[in-house]
Amino acid sequence: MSESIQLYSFVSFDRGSRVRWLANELGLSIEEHRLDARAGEHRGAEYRKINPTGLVPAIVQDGVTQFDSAAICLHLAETHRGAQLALFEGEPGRAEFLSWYFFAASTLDAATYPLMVYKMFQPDPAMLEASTQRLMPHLATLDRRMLGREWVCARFTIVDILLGHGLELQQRCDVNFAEYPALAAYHARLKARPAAAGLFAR
Ligand SMILES: N[C@@H](CCC(=O)N[C@@H](CS)C(=O)NCC(=O)O)C(=O)O
Repeated sequence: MSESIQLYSFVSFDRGSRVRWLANELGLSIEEHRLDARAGEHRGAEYRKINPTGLVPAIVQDGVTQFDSAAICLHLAETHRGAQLALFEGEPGRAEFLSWYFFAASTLDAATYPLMVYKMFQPDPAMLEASTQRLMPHLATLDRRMLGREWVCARFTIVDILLGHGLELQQRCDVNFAEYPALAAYHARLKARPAAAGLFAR
């Protein structure tokens, strides 16, 4: 049997929450290691032995160390294949799954990060508004995708977990989904999953 996942993060809503959400979906246990971001603990030599990039999240499990939330989620989904939380090699829809996964991990993530900066870390309403305007075409894309669909791919997958986290952050940064009803309904479905309950409140 595998040991608990040792998870290194700062707070409940950083990218570590993607790993927490997936662990809940998979019924895996987590031991939390909260780093002190203000003290720069993540940049120290000790933590860099776990994550050479000096960022969170990172995990250690059964002697294996891994960093980058999207890589961790893909690896966990692949090593718990029975839970069917990815579309796997050889399955129809695999190519499309990868496209949406990278959209969530790169395109949407990169467009969401400036909102966090200008809302929380260096508050600047004008820059927040400009960043929100740059995000909107991506939300329109996702809204079109979600018309008549429950999840982004043929079943609930780690794509939805990454997107659910992104939508949660955007809402914290005052993004209004009213123009995008299919997206708003998708966000509500994501938040209603038992594995997501209380996830961002801790
Ligand atoms: N692509 C990486 C991004 C990691 C990342 O930027 N993490 C943020 C917190 S969510 C961080 O560690 N920031 C600290 C810093 O920039 O010093 C992932 O998904 O894990």
